[in-house]
Amino acid sequence: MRLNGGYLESLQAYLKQKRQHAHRVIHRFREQDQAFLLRSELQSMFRELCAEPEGELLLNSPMQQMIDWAQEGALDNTYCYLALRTRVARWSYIRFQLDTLDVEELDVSSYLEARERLVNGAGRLENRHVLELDLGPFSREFPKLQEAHSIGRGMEFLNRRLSSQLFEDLGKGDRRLLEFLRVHQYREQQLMLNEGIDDVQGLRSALRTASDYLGTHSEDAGWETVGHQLRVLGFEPGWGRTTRAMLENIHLLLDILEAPSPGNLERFLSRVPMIFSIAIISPHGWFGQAGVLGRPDTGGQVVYILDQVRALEREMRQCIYDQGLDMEPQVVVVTRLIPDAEGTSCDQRIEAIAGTHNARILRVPFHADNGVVPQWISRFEIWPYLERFSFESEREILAELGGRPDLLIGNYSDGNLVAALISQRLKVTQCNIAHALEKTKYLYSDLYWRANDKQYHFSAQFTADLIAMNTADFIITSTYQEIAGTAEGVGQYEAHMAFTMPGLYRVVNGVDVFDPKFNIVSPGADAEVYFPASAGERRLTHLHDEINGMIFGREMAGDIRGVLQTVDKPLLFSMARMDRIKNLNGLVEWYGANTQLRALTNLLIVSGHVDPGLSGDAEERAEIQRMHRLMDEYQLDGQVRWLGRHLDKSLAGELYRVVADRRGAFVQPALFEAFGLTVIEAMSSGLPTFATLFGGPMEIIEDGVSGFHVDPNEGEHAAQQLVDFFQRCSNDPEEWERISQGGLQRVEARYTWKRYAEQLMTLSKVYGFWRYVTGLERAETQRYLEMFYALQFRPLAERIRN
Ligand code: UDP
Ligand code: LCN
Repeated sequence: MRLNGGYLESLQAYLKQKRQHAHRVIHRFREQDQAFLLRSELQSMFRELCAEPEGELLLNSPMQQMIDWAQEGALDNTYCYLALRTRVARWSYIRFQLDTLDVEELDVSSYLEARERLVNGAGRLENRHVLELDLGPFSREFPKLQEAHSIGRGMEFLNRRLSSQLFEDLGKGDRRLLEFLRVHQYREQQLMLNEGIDDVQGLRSALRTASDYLGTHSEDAGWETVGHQLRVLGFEPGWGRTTRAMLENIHLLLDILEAPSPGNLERFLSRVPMIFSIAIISPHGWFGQAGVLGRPDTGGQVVYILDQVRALEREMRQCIYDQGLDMEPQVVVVTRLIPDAEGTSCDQRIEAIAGTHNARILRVPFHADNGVVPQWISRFEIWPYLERFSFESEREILAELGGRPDLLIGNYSDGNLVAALISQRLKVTQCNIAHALEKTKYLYSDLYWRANDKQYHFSAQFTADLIAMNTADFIITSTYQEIAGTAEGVGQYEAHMAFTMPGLYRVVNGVDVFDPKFNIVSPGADAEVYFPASAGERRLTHLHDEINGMIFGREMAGDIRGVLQTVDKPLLFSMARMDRIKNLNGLVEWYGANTQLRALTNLLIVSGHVDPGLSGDAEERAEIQRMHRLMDEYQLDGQVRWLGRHLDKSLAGELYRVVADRRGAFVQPALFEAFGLTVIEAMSSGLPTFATLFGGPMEIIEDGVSGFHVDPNEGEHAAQQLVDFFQRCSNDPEEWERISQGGLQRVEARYTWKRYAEQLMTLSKVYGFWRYVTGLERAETQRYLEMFYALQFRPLAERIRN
């Protein structure tokens, strides 16, 4: 994108007039003797310069503007390169000649090529003959959002677009609507309209006649009373359970045919019976309902999907009922079957999902050449198994549902890839949920992919992500920042717009975050499990002895370290998988190093194992060992209780409340957290929450109102924030209550499964309609991605097997 508003000219003029100031800045960058500079490094060098004599002359200059925009920098012997994020998701690239300070704008390819040269070494042929992935040309014709604040509200945009298209193209647009209403069937049963209506004029007059006819009946009469006559007029079931509902929908459609508006189109489409069965794909991890949470790779995604299934089934049943139909909706969660199930249910092919009528987990094993793969495999290692898994799952889904699902939902990179493969073959609407995109979690995960590939295989994962993002009909995210970040930081999807993996391929247009396929639909916390400590009658008091033993027990039997010496202090509580990114060790270190915090509180950690010998995961083991070193170094055994346990939901729910009873706080110290279910669980329990400002919690919590943000890279400061909070609470008991209430109100307003399910069902219908009326097959994109899959993904995945 070109720099606009004459910025480049003003920078050039500044460089001429104030050359020595500009030179100091570039010189300072050069002095670091680093090929790549991060935003935080650029900013802190600039701040230092501003504080030096005459440094104030840099303030408010075009150089300052440049640093405000700069997300990353790179230096070779001749140039300094900067990537400027001039607005959310809008990027430009410039370079300075180091001696002359001549500045020019670069296109994205040249910028990425410069980075490749710095990694690969100059003069290498592979820098010049690079595979460039560019999905831009395929979607040039498609409508795009324009404003950054609209990102993530794709459905609203589509509805506006669709209704005006219907309006403009009267005759053509509403003909498509008529055809759309005629294709609805459930198994062999025709729904909505039959062959009796064959043009829009006929539809209008049938609607008017039906309206008059229904007006002569009681409002509560159903299809069994009025159906015979409606069928003669060209109608089929699906308009509503009662005459009242049928009339409402008939009038809504008449209004749309007269003058469509986004609101009435959305309302009408959300009532059309279109979704009866859903397949949700989530291959990796231990996917089960008990005894799996907290193990490596098995975290929020499992909680999310099980809650999602319950909420979706409820919503589907309600919709089907309201539409006057009587079929039972079907939901299957497809995951891998693990024969060595370690006492979990992961070796069972089918498992009914508790709290649902008909939803189930369907497990399909991974195959290798020598048969079924028996053991758990890390999510970073499963790529070679997925293609075959997609075929076998497809067959099992068809058998289980008795036909094609109406919607496929992928989860995480592996599930999204499998959903992409199946939906292409079955021609079913594909929805993606990333949960967490790995690319932004690890510094330079793309540039130095080779260094990490043996452990993480990001080359395969990022390739899978690009394919699945682009095949999806719609993508749902838990927050805005997941798509497009904040004014300061890059979003997870945004980070896939342009990047390079030197020596592999270069992405100049990987995904467009202005595409209306993006929608924010935030999850909730199960209200049956996570409710406030003050809800006395609902408390699971029978668990209190067990919980008190867990926290305050004097013995260290089991996988436990630390015995709390004083029991009357508030507890700081954290619970997470023992991943490096979760940074529980960071929290222990902040705590250990702050004597005031140690005097005011005890620390309770629920995570992983205490005995490293019990862990089968290398990263988890390394984190456990580090935690032991910190406990020794800071002599924390009397103030920290570390439970190497995986808690089941109900126990975890009551534990949050017991911590709240003692006027404690929850801390989520992750280096990055994509969303953070524990954050909304703690808030739903009325527990004041301090959570990382990198990722979802930044958006979930309003700092100082519904909790607090902490910077995991500024541990001392974070510890001080906690000290200040507990001191404020002891001076003013209302303070704890204020934050507790703020958290409760926030989750109630934004994070509920009911709202989630309503939104997701409406989205599925609107995108189904959009796909139908625009004839959107995206055939060209599909072909391009198939090639990318076969030529890039498959060999990368195969390499992991060998
Ligand atoms: N969890 C649990 N018991 C444990 C550890 C974690 O029930 O021993 C649950 C926790 O309550 C939350 C989920 O696992 O529901 C973790 O989700 P989150 O989004 O916080 O992080 P993730 O693990 O997905 O990265
Ligand atoms: C994965 C994560 O890393 C968490 O941040 C999310 O809360 C979880 O999935 C559920 O979406």
